[in-house]
Amino acid sequence: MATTVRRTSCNLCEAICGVLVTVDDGRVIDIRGDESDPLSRGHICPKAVALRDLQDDPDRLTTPVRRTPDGWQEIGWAAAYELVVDKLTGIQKEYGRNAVGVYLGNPNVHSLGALTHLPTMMRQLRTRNRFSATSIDQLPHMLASYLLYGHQLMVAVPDIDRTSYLLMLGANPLASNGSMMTAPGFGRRLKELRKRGGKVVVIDPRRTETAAVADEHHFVRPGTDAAFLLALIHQVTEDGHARPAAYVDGFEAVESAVESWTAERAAGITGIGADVIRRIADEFATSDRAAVYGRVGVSTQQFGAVCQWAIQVLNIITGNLDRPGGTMFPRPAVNALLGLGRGHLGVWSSRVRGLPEFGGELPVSTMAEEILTPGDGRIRAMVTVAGNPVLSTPNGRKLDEALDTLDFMVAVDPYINETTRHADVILPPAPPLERDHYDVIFHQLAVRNTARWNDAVLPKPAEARHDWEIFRDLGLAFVRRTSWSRRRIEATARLRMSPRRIVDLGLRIGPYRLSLAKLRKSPGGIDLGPLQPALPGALHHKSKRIDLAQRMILDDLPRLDALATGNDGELLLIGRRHLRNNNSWMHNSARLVKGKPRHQLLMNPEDLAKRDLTDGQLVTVTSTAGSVAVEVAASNDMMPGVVSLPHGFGHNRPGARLTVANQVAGPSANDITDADLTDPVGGTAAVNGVPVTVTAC
Ligand SMILES: Nc1nc2c(c(=O)[nH]1)N[C@H]1C(S)=C(S)[C@@H](COP(=O)(O)OP(=O)(O)OC[C@H]3O[C@@H](n4cnc5c(=O)[nH]c(N)nc54)[C@H](O)[C@@H]3O)O[C@H]1N2
Ligand SMILES: Nc1nc2c(c(=O)[nH]1)N[C@H]1C(S)=C(S)[C@@H](COP(=O)(O)OP(=O)(O)OC[C@H]3O[C@@H](n4cnc5c(=O)[nH]c(N)nc54)[C@H](O)[C@@H]3O)O[C@H]1N2
Ligand code: SF4
Ligand SMILES: [Mo]
Repeated sequence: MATTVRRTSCNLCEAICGVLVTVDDGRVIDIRGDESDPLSRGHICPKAVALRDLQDDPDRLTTPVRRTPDGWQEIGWAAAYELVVDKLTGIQKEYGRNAVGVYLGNPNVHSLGALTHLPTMMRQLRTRNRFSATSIDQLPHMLASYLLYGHQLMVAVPDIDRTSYLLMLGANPLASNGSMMTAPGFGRRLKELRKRGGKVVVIDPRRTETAAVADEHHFVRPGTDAAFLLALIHQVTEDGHARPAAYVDGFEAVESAVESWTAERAAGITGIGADVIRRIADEFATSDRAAVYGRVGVSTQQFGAVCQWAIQVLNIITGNLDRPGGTMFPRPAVNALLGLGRGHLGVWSSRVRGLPEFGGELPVSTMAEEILTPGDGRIRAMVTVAGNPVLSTPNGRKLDEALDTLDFMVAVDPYINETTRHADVILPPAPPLERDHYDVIFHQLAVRNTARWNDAVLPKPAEARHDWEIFRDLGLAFVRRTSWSRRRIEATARLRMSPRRIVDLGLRIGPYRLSLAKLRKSPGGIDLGPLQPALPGALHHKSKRIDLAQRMILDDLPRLDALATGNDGELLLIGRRHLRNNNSWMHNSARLVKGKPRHQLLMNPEDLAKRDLTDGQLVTVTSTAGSVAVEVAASNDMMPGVVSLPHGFGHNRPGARLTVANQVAGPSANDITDADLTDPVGGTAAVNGVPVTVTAC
């Protein structure tokens, strides 16, 4: 076989960079950025090269395995399916539908096959105990979109290629490559923004990689951004700069709700000076094109819902929503909104703690207690798909123990890791380079409208299965056990359709009337132009109006009064991301984990000195959920009173098969985040701003 260069897009993060893969004799020998991609323009990060490591990793499962008293045993697909379907239907028959719980992890949104076939398969289980990474991630964004724009996925993204003023809270796109904002090569876009004379302001308790290249950075006390945002809204209205569009209601109610939120009041809570707050409000409101954007740091905290609502309100009342250079609604070639309901909240609640469902899912913070607490409706079996919640969700140790008590567990995952080691059966899907790619989700969140289809780079071995084939086969097996009905016929038809056919249909009915055949002629992707204004027509509310005065948010504001200044000696824990990590699962790539250790607890030297601790020392970090031991590293980039620990570490647990990752040091941050700390509006896990103490080990 000759050397060939093939195109695909990297699916490891939300940036969906176009890549060129050189294949020689069936093996990948080179991966580089694709200059012809109109969105990524050649950008890639070190993780793209690890696509090759995923392909070649000897730890990656290629056939289903089953747990036996003598260890893992390979079994055929048919036998594995039969076991899974028998066990799950048996448990549901005995204990009711909700006895089967489901956790859907992050990589599902990065896989075409999971998006086309997983929801239909899951629906066949008809359980209310559904969980996903959403409730430890972007739930507040989706809630704000649902309330204000009428659809949980109608997300406004900052039009960063045209903005003049970007205010960013709790986001570090130089490490994360952007989130709820697909903007590959964010660093380059930021440079272009500044070259145009624009300004970038970052609000973060850590002076991050992004803060370092911004015009301004301000420390904020973790969890208090809501006060800062309300003060900005207050100041903008007081200065007479508010100019909501004609289709916006509820402005007066908001104005009176923020009346007491003066810059001075917010300053005392946030640690950002009152003069700075007033100046930012003025600069933001008087800029001809400005955008405020907030991500994980202002979502996965106790006021995530208020923050994401306030961010939208600020964009709306300054006239920046839906105008070039402000925040805008992408119009992708396949409309992702059609694949998902508009959303709902609190239609049912979790059994033990009574936290509300959102969009059909319960907060992940309730998962362990739903497994461990006896009684009717207790979870007895789990299905995890592309998730590692033992490392990724709060109080992971408790979940680790809970999974051990299940009657049955099945994981759809290529690895035996900290979570899937508890499974009875693991079904491994084919890796990314063996799959076709069209990004249904992230074009919906992209700063420019583009479209790209790529055939799989490498052929899939005959005995391997794509994720969508696994979901199809399981789904059909469940369907066959139900009686004939319209639902059964529809589900069968959906499951039998290939992802190619679904994308082709989506493209044909989409706004550009494209087709798969047309896209395949341009494997580097096609440009559909900059984002366009779409309001009020595109709103999903029948009224075609936006109501700012959302009761559940306004009713939550009094809770802000209790924003304390902390107990003596107490520190607030936040997370962080690094360009070469990817949540909990890419530590098995030797290429990515090499270099300086990056798992340490970062702490301001002042805080170290107060505790007689020294840089590099082993310390114990304790919260209400537990404690971990970790090396501390002095960092002037940390706000005094705040410490930072990345999530996704904590490998080397018995039974996991991760040869490289097991050598990686560092505890799991989620062994000390607390499942009891949630944002009551929506139930998002508050993994940022966790009170901890740090002592010598
Ligand atoms: N403390 C703290 N905790 C956090 C966060 C934080 O900032 N701080 N961030 C949260 C966020 S934003 C997220 S999204 C979650 C992520 O947490 P999870 O949803 O658990 O996702 P990952 O950690 O990415 O785990 C991915 C799993 O999917 C498997 N996998 C990889 N590719 C595929 C595939 O193509 N198919 C299948 N079937 N499986 C695959 C991997 O082997 C691994 O088991 O973590 C959350 N946890
Ligand atoms: N390299 C890499 N890229 C990734 C991932 C990864 O694990 N590694 N994960 C992907 C996923 S799943 C997601 S969701 C995105 C996340 O994308 P981002 O949100 O950009 O990711 P983070 O780097 O976690 O940035 C969160 C920032 O919030 C700050 N912060 C913490 N608490 C607070 C607070 O109370 N207030 C304010 N203002 N800031 C606070 C933190 O210091 C941090 O800098 O990244 C994606 N991209
Ligand atoms: S930024 Fe890196 S991980 Fe993300 S899509 Fe691009 S190459 Fe892949
Ligand atoms: Mo995420």
